[in-house]
Amino acid sequence: MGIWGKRDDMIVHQTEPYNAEPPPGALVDPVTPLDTFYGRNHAPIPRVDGASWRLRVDGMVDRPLELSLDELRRRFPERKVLATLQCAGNRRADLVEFRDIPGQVPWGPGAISTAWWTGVSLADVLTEAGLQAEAAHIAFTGADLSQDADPPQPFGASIQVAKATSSEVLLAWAMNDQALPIVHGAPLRAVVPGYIGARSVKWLQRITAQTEPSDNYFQWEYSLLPPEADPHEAGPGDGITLGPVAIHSAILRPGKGARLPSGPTEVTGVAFAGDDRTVTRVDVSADGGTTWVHAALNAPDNPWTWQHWRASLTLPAGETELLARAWDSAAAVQPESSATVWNPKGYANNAWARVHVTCDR
Ligand code: MTE
Ligand code: MO
Repeated sequence: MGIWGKRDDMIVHQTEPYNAEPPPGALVDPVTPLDTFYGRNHAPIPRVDGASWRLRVDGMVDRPLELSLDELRRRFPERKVLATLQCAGNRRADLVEFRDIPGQVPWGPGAISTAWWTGVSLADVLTEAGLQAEAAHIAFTGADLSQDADPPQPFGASIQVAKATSSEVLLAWAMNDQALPIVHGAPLRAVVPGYIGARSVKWLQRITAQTEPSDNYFQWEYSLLPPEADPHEAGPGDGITLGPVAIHSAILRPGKGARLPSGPTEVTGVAFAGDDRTVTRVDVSADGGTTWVHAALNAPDNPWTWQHWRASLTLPAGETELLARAWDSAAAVQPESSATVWNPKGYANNAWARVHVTCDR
């Protein structure tokens, strides 16, 4: 077993802080096993003592709360949601091929995973606290101290009240029916389905209702800058703050660089629509996009979960690039090339999936 209970073949980009993704072929299961789920951290993993830990709910609420894990369990109905988390930096490596992005984790296509999350609905907790009508944003603060921010600060994020009061947003203490692992945020984390992973704050300590978005470094750091911007000069208010994930797909099998016989070949993959949209079609091509085959697509479990797909393609002998592009329920389609979505911090690369294979005759 690898560190943090992960499988041996995890692709570990960094050990401190721990940043690791599974090999793409490991994502074929509808629910990702705990040892396979990607890990994304901006700071050393904090050890939070569950017994003395309290969740504070404050800001624009009539009744500020301080809750132990026991109180959370007793006072609110338990909820369970299957949801996909995807890091905004997923597939940054494909962007780097066009232009370098220094100092950022070179994620492949594996910074995406799906789990059953169990906890309470954030909406229920906000109702109990008496959320005031003027509150527009709900901010989360974690317990880990990141040196990325100057001065160092805990990881934080915020989401708008409309999302925060939707039933799918959880405060979760279990993952795949097991106690939430430390590396995934124990004792409690936020789970914001359909949004970039960075909004699902781990080691959650504080929830604040406020009029403005969080001023935490990571709230504005996760933004899309125009290509010509200097990321070191950018600050709050620059760029497009990332929230809902955009339509995305990945080819899981065959793997990158695979050698296989020519002829009929099964190609499998996964697509994720993001926000509360669903995937409506996946097209696969082996001739550079001149002709496309429609993949058989699994029905979504709910709008916040990825959908697996499969297609049969006849591959010629020699070198072939397999392409996949997904469409969502708003008729949005993935852009053709990573070059067109390149941005200085390397976020939100949702270009067509491409896998190069070699076929023997
Ligand atoms: N929460 C805290 N407290 N610290 C972090 O570094 N990373 C965020 C988010 N929540 C992070 C955090 C990012 S960028 C992602 S993609 C997800 O957690 C990853 O969740 P996972 O490590 O459980 O896969
Ligand atoms: Mo992330």
